[in-house]
Amino acid sequence: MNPTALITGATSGIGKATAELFAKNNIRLILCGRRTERLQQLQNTLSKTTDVTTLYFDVRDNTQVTNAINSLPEDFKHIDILINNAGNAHGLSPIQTGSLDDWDAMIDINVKGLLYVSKAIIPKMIDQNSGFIVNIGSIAGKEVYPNGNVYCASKHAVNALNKSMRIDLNKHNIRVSGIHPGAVETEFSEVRFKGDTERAKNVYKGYKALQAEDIADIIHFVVTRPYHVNIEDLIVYPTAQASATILHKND
Ligand code: NDP
Ligand code: 8X3
Repeated sequence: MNPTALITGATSGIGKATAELFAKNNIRLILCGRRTERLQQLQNTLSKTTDVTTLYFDVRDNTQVTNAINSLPEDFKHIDILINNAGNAHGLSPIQTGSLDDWDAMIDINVKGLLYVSKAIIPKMIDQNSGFIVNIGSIAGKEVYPNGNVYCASKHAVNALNKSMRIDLNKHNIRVSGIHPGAVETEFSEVRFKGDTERAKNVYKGYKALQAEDIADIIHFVVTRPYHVNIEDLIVYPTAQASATILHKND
């Protein structure tokens, strides 16, 4: 059978682009997210090309996560690839004025959510004595920038978990890779700025940002290396971006 990948955050941006590329390459898909209509639409489209099932859950809720993963149909229970992608930033404020709700959201989704999903799947991979986990971090997990505080902390945690997983799962033949993008033009900034579309668009103005498809292409490259090759860590910027704070804009 072709390999099966579970992708969290498949309803938009990097997760959706990865699902589309995986489908083209005959990878079977378990698409996850909270927006049911979008997942349903994507399933309808991609099931013309590959086998697709969907799981609706909020990564913050461990009961939802485990129930959803335990409910997978028999032919989707063997998961070869886990893409821990669901995540986002909420707000961009100095540490002294940050909102507790925003902090909770980022820690609960980006860190605890990633852990809950991993915890539900890793034992199955250990039983299989094989598996591949890709953790989507960020340059915010490699650097810290003004007002990025808690988002950066959450992505530093993802970076640490990526390295930890690689060490702990090494003897179980499970490959683990972290991918850390700079600015990618997705719904990310709309979420960060709570629906302020103008402010969100401005983040990507005056230069060519990375596109979700660029990251999908890299994820696909990473998971299709020969079995003895494990890319541990990969940082990718738009050409116009030299660091989280150095961005060459034209206007
Ligand atoms: P999008 O906002 O386009 O996508 C985020 C995805 O995460 C959506 O599919 C959303 O699905 C899912 N998600 C969010 N919250 C939850 C939740 N509580 N439970 C389940 N799913 C959730 O952003 P991106 O594609 O850009 O983001 C994907 C990953 O890439 C994130 O981890 C982000 O931190 C990271 N990243 C993004 C960068 C960028 O510049 N865009 C740069 C570096 C890293 P739904 O709402 O349907 O649940
Ligand atoms: C998203 C990239 O620079 O906005 O993780 O933190 S950044």
